[in-house]
Amino acid sequence: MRLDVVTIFPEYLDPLDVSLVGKARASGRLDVQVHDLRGWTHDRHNTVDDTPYGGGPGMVMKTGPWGEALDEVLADGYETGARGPVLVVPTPSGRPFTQELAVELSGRPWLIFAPARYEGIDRRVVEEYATRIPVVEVSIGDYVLAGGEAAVLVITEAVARLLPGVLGNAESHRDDSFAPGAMADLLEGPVYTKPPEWRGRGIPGVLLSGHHGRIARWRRDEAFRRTALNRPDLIERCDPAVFDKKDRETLSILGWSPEPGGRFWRRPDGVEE
Ligand code: 6GU
Repeated sequence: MRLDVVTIFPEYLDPLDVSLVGKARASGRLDVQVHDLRGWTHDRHNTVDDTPYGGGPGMVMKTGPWGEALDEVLADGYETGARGPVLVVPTPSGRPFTQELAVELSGRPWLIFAPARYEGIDRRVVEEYATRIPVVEVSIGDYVLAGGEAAVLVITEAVARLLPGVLGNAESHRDDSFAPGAMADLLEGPVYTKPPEWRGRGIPGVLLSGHHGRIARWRRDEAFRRTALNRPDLIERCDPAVFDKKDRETLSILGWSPEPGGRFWRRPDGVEE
């Protein structure tokens, strides 16, 4: 996969040399090129922003440098269709970044990231490139960052670990929390390793039992518990057909009840754990 990032802070992307993404680059599975947007300015101050039409606070990134930068990146290996690039524009007003979108992007051969600083990029830039290639505006969560570079790091790591050969074990992301078809979209439960006792704390006995059926059951119950506590929205949107008898018991203990349609809702008097 090829990744281009156009930014006014190239050094912000230095972490792409480290860890999983760094190894994917070193092994040739990922070709990352970071470009300095100011390289496409022509004035003494390398200006990339200007005041917003209509007034208001902050600055807006100018069309000129972005247009020249994206034209040049695109011209270097331009293809259309499934082999062509996708322009990814990180913005808090974009489509939520999910595992589903990560899987979608991991199937494309070439991503071009356009992270903005200031109040964003002049709208005409997105409109112009959307006539040529797929453009996806992406938000990584309901909070506001000072710029899109951290989002590029997040999206790149989520996508890179899905590429063939990047994770050591092909099974490793089969039961990721949020992987399509994962244990009914539950969060993963707790994990333990040696030593068997640490500062007086032991390991849940079932994990030492060697009884695979009971271990799977325990893991599922723990996943339910954690999901019900931290992400009740995931339980509420679950198709109740995926819950077995023991799941229903666990949910009931945690304060959830089935409504007539079958979906589960948290009882107002629910037991806190
Ligand atoms: Cl992608 N960019 C910025 N600036 N803030 C964000 C974001 C992106 N996603 C959530 N907040």
